[in-house]
Amino acid sequence: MAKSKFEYVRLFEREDRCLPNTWMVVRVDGKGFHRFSELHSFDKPNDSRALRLMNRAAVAVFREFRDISIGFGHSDEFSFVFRRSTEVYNRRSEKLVSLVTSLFSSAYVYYWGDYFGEEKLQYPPAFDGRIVLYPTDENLRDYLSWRQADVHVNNLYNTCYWNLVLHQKLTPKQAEDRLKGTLASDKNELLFKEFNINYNNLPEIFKKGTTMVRKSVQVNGKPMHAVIPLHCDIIGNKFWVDNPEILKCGKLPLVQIDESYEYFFNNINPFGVKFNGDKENISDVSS
Ligand SMILES: Nc1nc2c(ncn2[C@@H]2O[C@H](COP(=O)(O)OP(=O)(O)OP(=O)(O)O)[C@@H](O)[C@H]2O)c(=O)[nH]1
Ligand SMILES: [Mg+2]
Repeated sequence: MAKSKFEYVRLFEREDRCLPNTWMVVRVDGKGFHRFSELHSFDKPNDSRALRLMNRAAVAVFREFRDISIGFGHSDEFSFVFRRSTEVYNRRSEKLVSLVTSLFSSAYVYYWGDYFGEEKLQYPPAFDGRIVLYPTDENLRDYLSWRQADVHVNNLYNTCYWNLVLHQKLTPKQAEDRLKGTLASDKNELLFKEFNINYNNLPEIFKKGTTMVRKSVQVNGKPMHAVIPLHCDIIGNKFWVDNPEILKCGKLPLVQIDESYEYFFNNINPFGVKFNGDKENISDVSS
């Protein structure tokens, strides 16, 4: 086909392929969620509905991009780790960031009602996105550890802060002053002594965030691909020893169903699966 005289403008486009054989991490983060959470009456400091909605939106991204091997999210952010060998969209960073971010945002809106019921969305929320490359497994683990350590630091602070404001009626400034210069042990003690809260007993999702993994799950004797949100420690070695396929990008191991987890299956219908368990715990996302 003859080229138009305008064709040369293509030369202005830049090559944006990510380096081969590196872990590609796309992280999305809610824009202005400080205001968004206020406007939509999120529970303080943690809103379970909001966290579960974030996880649901992340599952939508996992379903679309099969080369994501692990994800991690908390608050208004979620990170998606693409296997180092992936050739998805020729590893084009702009394609990947824009697709992950827009799919995450639209899924967040699409599933809003499932988690927030009558609470209406007041305006269309937006998420920003970025991509960062990590050359070694150690770098990747340190990245994920960094995000999980952040959950703990923020959650401990926010739990103290909001208890001081909501239950001791301190002003935001007074609460900030009260917490200035305190160590983690001071905050644990404050929670225990003044609010009878044992930090260790708070829900794991608040303390550890959500680690999203894939497994092959044995259901009625048949293997089914599932995406599973976990709320466990990923800083220590145990998680990586128990789940070696994540870094090796190997075949998904076949695991037995554990009713204490939530499972998101790609397609539940062909197997005619019926669960007796709580629908909350075992979710079908085939729709
Ligand atoms: N009450 C409540 N607020 C939350 C919850 N999750 C997130 N947020 C709010 O969302 C904010 C997220 O932090 P940031 O991403 O740093 O702040 P942001 O307002 O989104 O600002 P930008 O990301 O820079 O646009 C927190 O500071 C909280 O104000 C929640 O479960 N409950
Ligand atoms: Mg934000």
